[in-house]
Amino acid sequence: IDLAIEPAIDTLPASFRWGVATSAYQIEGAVDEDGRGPSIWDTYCRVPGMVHNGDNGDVACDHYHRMPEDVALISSLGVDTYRFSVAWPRVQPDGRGPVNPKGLAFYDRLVDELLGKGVDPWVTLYHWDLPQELEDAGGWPVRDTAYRFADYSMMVFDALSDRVRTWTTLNEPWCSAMLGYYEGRQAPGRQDFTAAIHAVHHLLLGHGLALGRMREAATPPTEFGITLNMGHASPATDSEADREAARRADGLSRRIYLDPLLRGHYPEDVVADLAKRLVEIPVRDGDLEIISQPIDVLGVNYYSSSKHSGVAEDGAVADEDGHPVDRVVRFGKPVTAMDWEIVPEGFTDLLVQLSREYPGVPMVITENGAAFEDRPDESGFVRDDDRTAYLDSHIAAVAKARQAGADVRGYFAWSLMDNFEWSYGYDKRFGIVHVDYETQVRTPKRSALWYRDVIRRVRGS
Ligand code: GBH
Repeated sequence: IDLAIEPAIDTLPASFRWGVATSAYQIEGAVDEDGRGPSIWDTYCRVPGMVHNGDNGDVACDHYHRMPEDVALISSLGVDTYRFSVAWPRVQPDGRGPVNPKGLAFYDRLVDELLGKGVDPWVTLYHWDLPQELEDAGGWPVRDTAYRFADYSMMVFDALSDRVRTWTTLNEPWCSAMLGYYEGRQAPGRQDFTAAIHAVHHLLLGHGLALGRMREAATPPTEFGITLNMGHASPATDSEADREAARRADGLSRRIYLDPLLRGHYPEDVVADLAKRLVEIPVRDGDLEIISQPIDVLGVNYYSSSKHSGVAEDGAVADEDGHPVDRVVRFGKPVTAMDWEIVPEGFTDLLVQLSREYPGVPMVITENGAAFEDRPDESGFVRDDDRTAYLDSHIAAVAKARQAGADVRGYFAWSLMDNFEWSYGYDKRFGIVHVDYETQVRTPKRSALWYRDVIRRVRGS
């Protein structure tokens, strides 16, 4: 295929790590098989009005039954790494108690299949599918969940660490905490700000407890990390109010995770903002030491960036509850099918900012990609020039950040294939491979062919 690429991409090193990513609930299906227990997503999908079209992950891409075929597909794309998540409710159906050997065996087979095809497995231990029983006991706002996560993590680690080199504890704790417990736009669908802030701390504590135990049991060259979703938050104007709004948004979405992880304390301005809302982070003695153990890699998921204003359209600086206004202001750029603005410069800015504020931490882009309205032709082929252009400009943005000093070591496209896009159901397609949900036929889109060629070219092979 015609390989027009942004020139910056050619500056990436041959050793750069290339991958595709998925998550368990979004692709596996088979929710009642081999002793899997229910997760908060099984429950949430059944609450009327929560998921577009009443969709759910019962079948999804049927990956649980088509895994060998999917691994062959992954290998055909020429990537060196596959990032997938392990479903906690498969491995430990109630979130506590004994391991479910049949559930764990699926990931054992997956890892062997990948290695057999020369693809490196990258495990994410938690991508949002909390066992329902733990939610019934209070979920992430409750401290005990952090200890349960560490126990579960060790079950997976014991089974796979002889073959899996890279481990991510959590995917996007911001989404788990804020979308799950405050905005209610994701499972479990609660709307309680205090609960969400408690969830932030217990997610981080769970990360640290799991990391400590895995590290102790690990032999080199095992690497550990966490993945955060981030954008570059900037003020809409240079006014004090807008700069403050950007600071608050950045604090609550990015620094409230990065500071405890990489500096060993919560950011003072965020703690002060929370105190004004009468919310305290439930830190106990010793927690921050656990949370701030060194990581080997920071996973960065990037989709978009945002501009912030502290002044509402009507001129107000506080909302009905007296909280300061944070209004997201559009750049006026083209958007994806998610209505997210396409801001590759923000990606470069974010990575450079991270490398300056938190030096010495290697980064890997664990997700980046876009949903567009795909129109397959008669043969099922999708000529997704829009998605290809998105990947091109964003991979180039990574290369530019590297040139500016950011230590980025790899890039994973989100996603391997179209899948269950959470509250958007199957309506939004992020895959570089098209999935026909009636036949489960997978067809690489133009973006997949383009991606394969980019990898070949950068590798020089
Ligand atoms: C990821 O979440 C998930 O890890 C993955 O499972 C999911 O399928 C994928 O992304 C696609 O959604 O309002 O323009 O500022 C990403 C979640 C996306 C949340 C961007 C914040 C802000 C966009 N984030 N979003 S914007």
